[in-house]
Amino acid sequence: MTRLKTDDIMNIPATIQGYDQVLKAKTGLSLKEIALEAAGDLRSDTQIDRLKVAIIPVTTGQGVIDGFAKAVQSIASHLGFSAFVTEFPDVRGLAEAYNKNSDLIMIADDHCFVAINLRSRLVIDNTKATAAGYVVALKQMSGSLNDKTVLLIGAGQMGSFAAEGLLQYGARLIIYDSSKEAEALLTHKLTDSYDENKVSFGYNFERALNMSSLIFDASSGGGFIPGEFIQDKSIVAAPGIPMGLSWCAFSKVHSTLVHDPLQIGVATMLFQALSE
Ligand code: 2YC
Repeated sequence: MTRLKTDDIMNIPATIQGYDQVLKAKTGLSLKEIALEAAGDLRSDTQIDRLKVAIIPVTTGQGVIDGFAKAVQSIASHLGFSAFVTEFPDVRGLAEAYNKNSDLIMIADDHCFVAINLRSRLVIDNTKATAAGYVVALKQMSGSLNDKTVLLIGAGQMGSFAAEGLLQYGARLIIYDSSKEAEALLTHKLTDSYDENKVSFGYNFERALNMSSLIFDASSGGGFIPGEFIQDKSIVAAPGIPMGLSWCAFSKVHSTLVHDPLQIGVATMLFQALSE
């Protein structure tokens, strides 16, 4: 999992409103609406503003990322939750979250970032939630994924979760990974539960990029998608950090590109943690 840097997230609190307006312009849905759709419907009587969310910094391993907890808190508050960062990290922070009767906690070490519903005991992982939120974003920008071909770049954990979501929306998948073994493994796993005509792999990168103008970039490498191969009207969902698009490719698709370091993932985690 790629570790965020302070520079990636320090502006989130100050820009979350503007970010949401741009997201709505691109997808037709607000951050909250995307996360709600990705999470499945909430109980109608859920009063979000009464729900207390504790964000607990963690100092293990590579330690705290300056600005991370504050960024997560600002996203939760933007969505209407009553969110706070605990005064202390680690165990004291966990104790504070419970002593303040929190409903949800959000906590991340170097390996795992989860939301935990302290009432239902539901545990939601960032990678799975992020994939679900970005699938909704791509579906929204494309109008519909039904019977559309989507190029999925990256056959790792994020790509695997995204593939399930894309297939559930009726998409046909072309799976590309620099590791042909990873492509084959994911394809084999998917064709256990989906029509094998819906999933193909084994193409070289240039050919794969030519086969679809809908791209889900679940890669964790940076800047390897060249501008000359990406189609002008491409629509791209890119949850990965750093983004796979080269600057040239980015300049071609930026108006139909959804990419952020935390927002969609955190929003979807919170609403998935509340779902039944
Ligand atoms: O500030 C803290 O509490 C740190 N322990 C947070 C470490 C987060 C490490 N993970 C990442 O940077 C990201 C996640 C947000 C999702 C994938 N990688």
